[in-house]
Amino acid sequence: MTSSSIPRDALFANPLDKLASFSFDEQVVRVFPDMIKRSVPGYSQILGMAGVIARRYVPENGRVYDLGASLGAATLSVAQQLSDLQQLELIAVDNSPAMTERCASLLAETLPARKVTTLCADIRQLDYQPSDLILLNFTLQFLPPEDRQPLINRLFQALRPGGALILSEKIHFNDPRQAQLLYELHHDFKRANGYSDMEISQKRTALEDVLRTDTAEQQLQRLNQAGFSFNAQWFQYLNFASFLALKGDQP
Ligand code: GEK
Repeated sequence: MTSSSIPRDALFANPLDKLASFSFDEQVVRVFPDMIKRSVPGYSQILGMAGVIARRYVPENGRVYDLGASLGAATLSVAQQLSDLQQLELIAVDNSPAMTERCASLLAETLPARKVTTLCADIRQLDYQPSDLILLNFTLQFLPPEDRQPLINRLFQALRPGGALILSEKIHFNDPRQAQLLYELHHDFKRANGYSDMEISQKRTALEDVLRTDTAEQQLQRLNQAGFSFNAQWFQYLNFASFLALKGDQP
């Protein structure tokens, strides 16, 4: 798809009387690539780097999970960076039927010769196979807070020694001045990307109980508690961050 043919996100452009909670339905799927690029600072850089990071941790016959895959952008980045590893198994998982349907056809079209599976499932209930890399790219933030540590614990168990988890999240800050500044700068970022104040505010309301953020310290502590021997924040752009956690001693 060329960028000019990607439908533009205007879901919150008109005043909506009753704002329903945000959900990953067909309407969202249609505009998703445009929505996420214009809303999430650093989204493209994180995706590009996910593929680069994969090179260090994924062996010849490796297995990679992309959890909350949406349209499979992270799977695609890994597959493209590791184009020499034809035996690599890629598993994209999302619990939105509309997303997984579109994801499956996009991945089949773009990666016809690769071992790619798309599953419509809740990542809290999946039976994980031993794996080398797990991507949680802006997905954990949509789980109820009490479900986050149990999931990270399970992912740690699923990883083979030497495996890695890439976790990207919207974050908040305990320092009120830092929190306010980065909140406002994110608003400015969206405005600079063509969203009106009304769109920004309506989307914020729709996401209120759906997307609940943690601090970077909470994320690192959670990774630590799960047993990861090394974890680090490798990326931040405004209030969006990405973390790398390793199961093993070799960074
Ligand atoms: C990307 N990673 O483009 N089980 C499975 N999927 C879930 C669950 C769950 N319990 N909860 C939410 N999702 C993608 C972007 S988007 C981020 C991820 C965003 C799915 C949900 O259906 C949606 O597709 C995805 O997580 C979050 O790299 O829209 O800000």
